[in-house]
Amino acid sequence: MRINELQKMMSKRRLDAVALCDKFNIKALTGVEFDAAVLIVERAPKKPVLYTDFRYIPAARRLCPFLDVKEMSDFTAHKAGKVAYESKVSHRKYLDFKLRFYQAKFCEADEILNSLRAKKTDVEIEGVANAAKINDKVWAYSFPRFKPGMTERDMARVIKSAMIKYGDGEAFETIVCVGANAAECHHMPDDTLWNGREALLVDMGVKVNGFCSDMTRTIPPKRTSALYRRVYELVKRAQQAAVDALKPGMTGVELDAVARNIITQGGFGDAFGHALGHGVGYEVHEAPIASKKSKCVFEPGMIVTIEPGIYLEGNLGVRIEDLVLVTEDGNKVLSKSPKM
Ligand SMILES: [Mn+2]
Repeated sequence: MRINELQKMMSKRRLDAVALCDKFNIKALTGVEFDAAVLIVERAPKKPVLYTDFRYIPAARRLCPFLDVKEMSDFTAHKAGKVAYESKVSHRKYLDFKLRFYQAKFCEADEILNSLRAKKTDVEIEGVANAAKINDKVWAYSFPRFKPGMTERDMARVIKSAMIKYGDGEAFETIVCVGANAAECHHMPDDTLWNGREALLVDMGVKVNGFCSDMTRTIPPKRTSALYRRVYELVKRAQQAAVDALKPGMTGVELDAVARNIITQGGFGDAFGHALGHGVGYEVHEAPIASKKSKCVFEPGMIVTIEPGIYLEGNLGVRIEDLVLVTEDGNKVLSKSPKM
């Protein structure tokens, strides 16, 4: 269980307590999503304590017998000496923690939680793989329904409704770009019309049973210029090379470099301005990261996107993204939608 792993890490770092508010961090440790809760984990053999609203107490006790469940108002003075908390807690929560952990030295819990969450459990792997599968289904349903005369918003709406039909809706705002709009890598769908011949870039992820997915497909224009062809083939080759290379022991920097070197050698290094990939799980962006600076080392059970792109302002944008699971002897691509 992750709580035991966390407690081991805490002893190594001489941490007395970890105080968590983020619902996904709490879910990763307990398996349950609580909207208003604080989880205090102390070193073994102490039982972690979940403080929550009285409305959630019966459910929390039933679902998490390994926790001591208490009402939020019982969260009072605590004499832990070194306490880690999430960097994104509100100022108010921080003041609250300072008051309760009255003699504590505080530090950041992010790195520990990120590394625990990066390596997925079997249930989580199955959950993300299923979300990726449903995402393929949504794309297969939606793309043939794109018709000339539709706007980016219309096409995004087709995808969104398919996500509700087959899953639990969007994991993030669906991105649909017509033509040169794809040069903005996070373009929000607007009223730009598609004439049926222009290029399309679609970045989409459905949420299913609490798990996210993420995939990007670029559809070249009906009549491609030599430049477009060159860029598309380069991105496709860089993406495939990174997929072929990913295996345990590799670092985030190394994986990023596999794709980045190909794009740089092709003459478009400056046009690939973002990281190669990110983890996906309860959230659509989480650890591990594959980038120019990422120190992460890939391990079996990690899930990461591989999504190189080339963006030429006012002209074109190409990105191809798959969701990939690191396995004992390499990796398994979870996104199965065809590429052009
Ligand atoms: Mn992504």
